Amino acid sequence: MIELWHCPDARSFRPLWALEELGLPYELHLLPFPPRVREPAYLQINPLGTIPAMKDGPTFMTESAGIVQYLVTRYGPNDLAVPVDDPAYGAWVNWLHFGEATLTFPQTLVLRYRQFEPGKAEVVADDYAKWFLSRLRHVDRALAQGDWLCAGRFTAADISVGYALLLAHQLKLDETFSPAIKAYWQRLKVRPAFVAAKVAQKMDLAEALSS
Ligand SMILES: N[C@@H](CCC(=O)N[C@@H](CS)C(=O)NCC(=O)O)C(=O)O
Repeated sequence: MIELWHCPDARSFRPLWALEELGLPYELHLLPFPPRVREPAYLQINPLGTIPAMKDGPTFMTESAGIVQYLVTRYGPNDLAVPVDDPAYGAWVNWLHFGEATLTFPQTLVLRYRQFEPGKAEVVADDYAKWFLSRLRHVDRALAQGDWLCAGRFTAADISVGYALLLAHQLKLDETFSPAIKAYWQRLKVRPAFVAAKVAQKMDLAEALSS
């Protein structure tokens, strides 16, 4: 059974959403945020202390976009993965990484200096909010070609970038989304697997509180 360590709406939402899209059975371990402080025993599972962590038999992984890539290729073939001989393969891998390395990285600084440590480095938060919005224009350009980022269909790349939109919503960075990004975010969040992932994290939380 695949095990996923998760905090609600943290980057571990990417693999959780992918598991739901794939219909794979999994065991969800829900942790308070930040786990390194509030659940020190978690360091025995993942010495980095970061979320997500995923175990699948002998496989252990800690990178959210990498776990999504692993799941859709390991448990393929399926439409979420783009095969290596497909002309869209390079674009697919690029979007998978873009979601985390280019979009979520600046968001993390906004999260830290606006929500967790306000008053310490507001200017950094403001600068990286702008950085995020300017990088997001690359998504806008892609959406001028179709409803999804690549391969003419919803893929794991949309999960990686879609999570950055979820985080943008939480950070109130969505107020200046272009009409195309707004419509894309609407398409993403009504997907049954996205909704199921939201429900799964709530149910797990309810169970944890009642036990
Ligand atoms: N590049 C990693 C980053 C993992 C990461 O930094 N996760 C955050 C949560 S979204 C975290 O665990 N922060 C708490 C901490 O570092 O203590 C990924 O994509 O999974």
